[in-house]
Amino acid sequence: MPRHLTVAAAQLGPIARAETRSQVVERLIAHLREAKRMGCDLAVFPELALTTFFPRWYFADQAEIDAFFEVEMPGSATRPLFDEARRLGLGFCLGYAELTQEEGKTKRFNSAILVEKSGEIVGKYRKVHLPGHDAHEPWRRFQHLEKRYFDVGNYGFRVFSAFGTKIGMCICNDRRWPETYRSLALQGAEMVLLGYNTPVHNPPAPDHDDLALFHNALVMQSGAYQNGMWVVGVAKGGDEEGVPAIAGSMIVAPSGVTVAACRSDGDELAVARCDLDAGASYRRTTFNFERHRQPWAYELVTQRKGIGEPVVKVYDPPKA
Ligand code: CDT
Repeated sequence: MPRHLTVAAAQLGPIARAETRSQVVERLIAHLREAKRMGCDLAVFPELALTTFFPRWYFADQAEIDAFFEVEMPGSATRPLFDEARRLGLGFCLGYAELTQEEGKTKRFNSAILVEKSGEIVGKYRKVHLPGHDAHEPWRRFQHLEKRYFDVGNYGFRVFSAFGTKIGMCICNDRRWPETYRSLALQGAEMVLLGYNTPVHNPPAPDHDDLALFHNALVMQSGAYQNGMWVVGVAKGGDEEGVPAIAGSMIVAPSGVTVAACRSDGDELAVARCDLDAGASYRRTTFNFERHRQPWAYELVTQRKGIGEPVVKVYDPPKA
């Protein structure tokens, strides 16, 4: 019995700092309606999709920072999105800044939720790889203060049974790390959903700027191929408050081939009908984890005292 999921990469153009949550939610709802017209089951929105990308500014006042965070999901501004999704019978994945109390402490995460067609939240992920810096660096034309404003995600990489498949989530910088995809693939994920905000210019490494779109495609396509999974990568692109960000949203098949992509850097959908069994032949052959992976060899590396130290112990690989 063939299994398919029709997915929209629901790219957003810039969100101005003055734009309200309700105005943004209207844009997300327009995407949901268009995705439904195009026969989709699931729409994937970018990272921090409800506000401008606030880590680009240094704020000394915690109240000013917290104004970008959601304390409940859905809250009053986001409830119409859930209501419309339920009415349409369309699921979505949404990135947002999450403020929560855990073990008596205030925590702030860069999070994403997976919402089923019923409007029920069925999965949550909190970003693990936080890029940028934690102190104000006035020499930069703009900041990237994720390390200051967010805690490292405390869920690790999890896979959720939803939409008739197994779905994993990660967020932006996570997509550059092979461990992200592999952790999800080892748990049986058939599809990975991810949103991103990637400035074209990275102040500490301007020599990478011309390669930003290439690296974006490179990591998602290799993540898909090396793990036999679908990867849906969705940007908030365009010039946001004077900082240009890459667009390049795409849906990548387990072959590593990009089957749908956005052409603009504004609000746009890229849609693909994804065969959920397309990864099976990769996982049965070239990337048959049970048969070919050698975890003992990778474990040797993690036993080093520090990065760059040679492995001194020689192991006899376990007999198959
Ligand atoms: N949002 C996010 O994670 N962006 C990073 C840019 C890092 S540059 C300091 C990314 O990897 O795309």
